[in-house]
Amino acid sequence: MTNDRFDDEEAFHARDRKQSRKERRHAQETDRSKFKKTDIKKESSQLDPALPRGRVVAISGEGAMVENHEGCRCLCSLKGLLKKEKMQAKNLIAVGDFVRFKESAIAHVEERTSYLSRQDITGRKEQLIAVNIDQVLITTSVINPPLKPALIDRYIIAARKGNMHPILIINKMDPLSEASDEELELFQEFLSAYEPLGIPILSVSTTTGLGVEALRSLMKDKSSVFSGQSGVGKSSLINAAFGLSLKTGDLP
Ligand SMILES: Nc1nc2c(ncn2[C@@H]2O[C@H](COP(=O)(O)OP(=O)(O)O)[C@@H](O)[C@H]2O)c(=O)[nH]1
Ligand SMILES: [Mg+2]
Repeated sequence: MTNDRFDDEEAFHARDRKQSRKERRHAQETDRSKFKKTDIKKESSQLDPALPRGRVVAISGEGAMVENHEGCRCLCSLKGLLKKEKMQAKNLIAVGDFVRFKESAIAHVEERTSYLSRQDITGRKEQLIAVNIDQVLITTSVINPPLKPALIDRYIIAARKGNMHPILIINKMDPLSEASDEELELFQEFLSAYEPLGIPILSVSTTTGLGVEALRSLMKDKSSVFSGQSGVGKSSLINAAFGLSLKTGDLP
């Protein structure tokens, strides 16, 4: 008997909560106060499916470089509405965005499936680094520069928060024989802590070619971002895997 009444009350409150959630959602959807009336008109005109579609591959002061499915590139500016919104967001368009464009102007930005961001220097706004990315290749070395597990944790958290798969790439495996006992111990501890997490770990070396083929196949048909501190060999890995000649830096 007591249980029945309790169940009834539970059901009653659940209905109540459901109703107020519905009302709140409706109010949010119909709240157009953040748009000017003219913007609403412009906004709906942006959804023209006949407009050419492309992906933002680079951003500079001149605008966004958009590439279509045939590989043709076009430098696009932000249209009026987008410029207005830019005042509120730190960066409205990011590398990886799928957009529609018209007369060299971006008219519409598609909803994003994932994002990688960091706080801007003021610490108040989020700054998008890249969007619609499948995986973050968190690159590290064991010595020179030394392994920094706390930094790796931050990259893993950023990847998971932004809906991307983290993958650990351990580069510079070739000079491991020169590692001190302390460095080797930290590396072993690191492996035994991270292996059970289910995050793929790939050992590579651009010097010997170890794991480069595996890296290439891991990146096939995927959008990837390399992250990792300066000097771990991100540019060298891209060069080794894709035959490019990005500038690589000497360590200080
Ligand atoms: N020993 C060794 N050195 C490497 C390896 N990969 C890169 N380096 C060197 O590490 C330095 C930094 O590489 P770079 O690609 O510029 O690192 P980034 O700052 O992460 O892009 C350069 O001097 C590279 O030649 C490697 O597998 N083994
Ligand atoms: Mg580099």
